[in-house]
Amino acid sequence: MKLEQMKVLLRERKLDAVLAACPANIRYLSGFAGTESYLYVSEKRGVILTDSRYTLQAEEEGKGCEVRTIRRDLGYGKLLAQLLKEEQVENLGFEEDAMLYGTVRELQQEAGLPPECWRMLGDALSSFRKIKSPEELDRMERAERIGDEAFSYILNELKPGVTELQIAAKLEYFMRSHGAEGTSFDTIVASGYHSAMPHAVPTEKPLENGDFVTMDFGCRYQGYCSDMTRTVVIGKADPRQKEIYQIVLEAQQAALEGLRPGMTGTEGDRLARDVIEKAGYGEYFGHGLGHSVGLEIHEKPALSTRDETVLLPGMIETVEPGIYIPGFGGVRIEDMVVLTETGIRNLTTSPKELIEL
Ligand SMILES: [Mn+2]
Repeated sequence: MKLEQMKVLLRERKLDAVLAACPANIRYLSGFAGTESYLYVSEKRGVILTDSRYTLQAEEEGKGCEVRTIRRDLGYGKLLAQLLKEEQVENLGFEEDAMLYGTVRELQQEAGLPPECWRMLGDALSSFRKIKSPEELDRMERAERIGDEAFSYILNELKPGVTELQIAAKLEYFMRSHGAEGTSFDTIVASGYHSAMPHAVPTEKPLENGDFVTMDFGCRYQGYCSDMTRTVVIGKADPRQKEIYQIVLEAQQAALEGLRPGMTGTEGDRLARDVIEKAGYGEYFGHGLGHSVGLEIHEKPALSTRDETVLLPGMIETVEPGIYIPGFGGVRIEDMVVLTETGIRNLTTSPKELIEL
């Protein structure tokens, strides 16, 4: 239990206790990896509130935490009421972004703590996770390596007639067979005109000669996510495909070379966006350049036109510029990097020169 970090937060915010609800924050703070649970933290202790499916796991993983289990006649509201009474809690921080409005209302009533005593935490708990420890970085590097190996394997499977869904299934089977706990998000395999949709869902469309195939995938290793994207061509690339691919690659390289701590997320985004805009494709790059990753696939800070967070060593970012042309197709190239003292270290090692299969 990371009680020291929490003590600072409790004092800064003048809170008696905090009720964490976001599974990633609960895992980060306590070690407990279950879902649908709460973590109550005061200056003195951490208490995992869970149901009987998770009691044993919480006792094993939640180092230094008490575990209290709900029963038929003792729900979360009443368990919370006990804790609030034991410690005479007058104000409680809660994660408004991780809880449903109805759940909050119910807990407020059952725990007997009126709404004005509940203080919104914003992203105070998630902020602890922005800078990764060496142990976290090891896991993320391992997760990304499984992705790299999956990409090199899948190159032999990409041929006309194989469907997008089959390619997605093969990627996922490979990653699990090589130590991944699962995917970190729904695998994207988008071929031909589908590749113009940045977050296309794989279909029964078979790969065809001349198709761009964009594969965006990742896995979890010991809780930590990986994320990478590569775009290849089935058969020979035509001149327009080559042109678009080169622009995206140059944009990505400019960002990988320029990204460094002290920059804001917006400045990071600019590095790649400038290249794509100068080439005349600015309107076809609708999303941000990247996002942070960790226990969750999308974390803050982002490399985007809207994120002014200053980047610091130890933060993870994806660098994933793209150009998507409706009716024609699209290209995205994505690496996952960690900010160092002077720039970045790339955790992704898969080749990026245009591959024609
Ligand atoms: Mn991504």
